[in-house]
Amino acid sequence: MGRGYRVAIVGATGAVGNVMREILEERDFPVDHLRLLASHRSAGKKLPFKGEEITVEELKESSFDGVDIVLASAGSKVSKQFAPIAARKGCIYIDNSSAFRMDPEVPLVVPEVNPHAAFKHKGIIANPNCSTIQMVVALKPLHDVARIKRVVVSTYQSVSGAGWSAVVELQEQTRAILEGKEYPPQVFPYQIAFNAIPQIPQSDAFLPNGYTEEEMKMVNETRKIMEDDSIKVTATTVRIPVFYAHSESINIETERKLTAEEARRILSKAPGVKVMDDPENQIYPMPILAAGRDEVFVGRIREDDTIECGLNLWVVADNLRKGAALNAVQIAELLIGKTG
Ligand code: 25A
Ligand code: L14
Repeated sequence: MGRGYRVAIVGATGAVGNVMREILEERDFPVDHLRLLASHRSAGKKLPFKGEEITVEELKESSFDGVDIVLASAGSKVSKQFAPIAARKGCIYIDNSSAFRMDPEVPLVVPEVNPHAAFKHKGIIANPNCSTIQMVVALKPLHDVARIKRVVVSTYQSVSGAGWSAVVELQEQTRAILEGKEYPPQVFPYQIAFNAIPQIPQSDAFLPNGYTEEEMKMVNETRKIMEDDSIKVTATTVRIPVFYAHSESINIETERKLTAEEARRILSKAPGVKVMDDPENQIYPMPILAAGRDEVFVGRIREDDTIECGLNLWVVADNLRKGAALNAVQIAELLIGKTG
């Protein structure tokens, strides 16, 4: 075995952090030493890694001493405070929060789309928003062939995007309601069980333009990752009572005409994409199929005949994996030159 890397996970006890640990093990990332970091609330807790138990430590400035790669998902506040410290200590800090995504000094990377950008880092690399990642993985191959001018997207997002407490809220609230009991919302602004809420993140106010932060992330991050400011994107992001995997209804307008057949052919060869599109046999992507999987699933590919060059797609991916933890580990793999 060659030299391994000293890796730290910041937010190791969270919805994304747990999956980061599992994916490092699954993909046999060359880890010499793994450090699990979270808030003082979780310090002392033990989590499994490669047949061993690792004790979670409280995140401190000294946590990064001797660490090569940091995978972080503990929110923007934590990253704003700790990413610059880690970078100064010589770590590469791959950050899943929104803190640095639009910083011109910080690469925003999806390995299937803009791998070259990763190498221009100054110690911090941003992992994009989950809804953006799965959309650009599906759109980039079409953009390369036909140039996308405009995107209209509506999302159907699972509760795990809002962290572990949101998963618990959907579970417990569903049970309570079916038993005729009350379960007042805590994480979400309204009841999420048996409902759909067009406000993500639930904690942020609407912006002056009437959009949410999540919607504007899809607009701005897409342009940065695709390296094309001329792409027009408009989004409506909605939380639905699903545990894992986000779905997206995407309408695109291209410069050059793409038939549904052509789009299907391009996407079936695209990295990280799995076409699941057989209407005769009622085959199409769904969250229950994508949960726990690594691919971005694309189906319901059809021409939009209300315009000259339009296509409709239905895109589903596991938000904790490709939307967060897997993409972060893939960025680390890219940097160390690991393939396969
Ligand atoms: O600001 P942002 O970018 O919008 O992000 C806000 C939050 O959204 C989640 C994540 O919440 C983040 O904090 N998030 C961000 N990007 C996401 C994405 N792409 C995303 N979720 C999904 N997809 P989270 O709850 O998943 O993770 C929070 C982690 O951060 C740790 N943390 C918080 N404050 C910290 C800190 N670490 C260091 N210093 C601080 N000041 C937090 O650790 C957690 O790891 P913790 O010790 O506070 O853990 C809380 C307790 O939660 C329970 N728990 C969490 N996950 C699980 C769980 N229990 C069982 N199974 C789980 N999977 C435990 O009881 C744990 O002790
Ligand atoms: O920007 O609540 O990475 O589903 C990811 C999870 C934004 C909120 C991000 C959610 C967050 C989103």
